[in-house]
Amino acid sequence: MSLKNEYLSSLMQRVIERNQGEKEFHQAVREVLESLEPVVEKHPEYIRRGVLECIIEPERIIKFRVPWVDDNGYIRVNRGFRVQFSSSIGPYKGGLRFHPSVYEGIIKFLGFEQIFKNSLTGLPIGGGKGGSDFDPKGKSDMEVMRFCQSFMSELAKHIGSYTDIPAGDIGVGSREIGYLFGQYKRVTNTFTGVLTGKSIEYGGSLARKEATGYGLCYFTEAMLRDNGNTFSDKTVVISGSGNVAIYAAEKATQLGGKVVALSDSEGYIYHKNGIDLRTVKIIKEINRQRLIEYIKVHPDAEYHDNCKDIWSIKCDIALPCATENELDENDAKMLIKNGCIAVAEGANMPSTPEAIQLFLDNNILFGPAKAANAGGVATSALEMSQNAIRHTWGFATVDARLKEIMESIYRKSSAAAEKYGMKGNLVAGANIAGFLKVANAMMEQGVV
Ligand code: NDP
Ligand code: 2IT
Repeated sequence: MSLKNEYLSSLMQRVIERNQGEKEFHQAVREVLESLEPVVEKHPEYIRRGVLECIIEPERIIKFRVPWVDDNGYIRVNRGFRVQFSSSIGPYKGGLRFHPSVYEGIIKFLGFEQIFKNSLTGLPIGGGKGGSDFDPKGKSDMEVMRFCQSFMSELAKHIGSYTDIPAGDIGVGSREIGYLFGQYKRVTNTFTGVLTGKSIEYGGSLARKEATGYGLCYFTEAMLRDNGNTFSDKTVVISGSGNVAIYAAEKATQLGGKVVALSDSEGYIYHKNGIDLRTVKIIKEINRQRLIEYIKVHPDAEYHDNCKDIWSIKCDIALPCATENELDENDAKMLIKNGCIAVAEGANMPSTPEAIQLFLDNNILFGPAKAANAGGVATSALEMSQNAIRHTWGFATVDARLKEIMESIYRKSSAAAEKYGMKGNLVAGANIAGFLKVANAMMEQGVV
């Protein structure tokens, strides 16, 4: 799909020229601009007031050196980033990603998406994202700790519980959040809710660990129900085997689905009778091992060493929960051919634009990341609330709130799609609903 609106098309050109080589960022911006065509035609004030020009430009980008000492006494150097994209509706909020593929373009795409996602939650959080090209894989606990301490020594100057509140993402789980929090506390001498995804012992929220995966399934169930269906008795394929994938699998199973496959970056497991999540949690969460270990415990399962092929498994529901652009046109064709009825994105931007187009053209129910995976950040905002009032809520309270939020995101996205003449297109609906709240806040605060 190309941009028909002349202004949006020239804006896209500008984004490409001014952010050279950042293809993931271009992809994320293009999708939003495409969705906004009917909005700016109806509301030219967004163009007149420069709202779009502002929203595609981060308020601030922080880029820093992260030197740390490895177990052999050598100094290693990584790059750290924090993109503070938008504070129109609340303090910057978004995760930190530690993965060798991280560069400015990845953090910008993630930060940009976060603006609209956070807006959809209905909670007062702006958009931000950060990370490093540090690879936690194969590092000792002490190496990870020294890296996190060095990373936070710099980042601490730029964040705060009313300024910018990071959390986890790929490669950043409760271990990393713990080391980051410890260092923040030490260098600022404050105990505040400056990070979310903390362990329960020192201010974390119950249900935050489960929230992205559970939220994804609450969203998917709402989408299915609206179309006369449910998770019950459905075969489900989930890519990834990290935080999002594990808890998506748990909730999909609780809702009556049968999860038959999971993956990591090296391969996938297929277990016809249903994946045993207890084994997966031991392998991934406790032992930090590769997924191939699963077949040692369950010899009746299969392991295949190409993670991409996971989409060739016949399923009713597909939940990509690993990483960006992991599901392309060919994968989409395969899913459609095999009778898949719904796809919902747990990862950020996991489907390529061509794959999304195929899903929409073939009436596959499609839940885009910004809407479908917002449960994690929504629960982070609930963690911030609990920290602010120095109180903790029970698991059932947080989980119930999460479910309400996800159902409301579904309704908002669906209603916006219909209002702007694209009924059923939740990609457009989520982008539009997310945008309008931020855009109006920007105008009221005097954008230009
Ligand atoms: P984890 O680090 O816990 O797990 C990531 C999983 O994805 C692992 O199984 C990993 O495999 C796989 N993976 C990562 N990179 C690649 C790659 N390049 N190719 C193939 N597989 C890959 O991260 P999360 O579960 O937290 O995050 C997964 C996705 O969900 C990301 O897109 C993230 O941005 C998104 N997300 C996360 C939220 C959260 O709260 N954590 C909230 C909303 C979205 P391996 O171990 O082999 O690297
Ligand atoms: O992509 C995301 O929404 C996250 N990684 C969670 C961010 C957060 O602040 O909880």
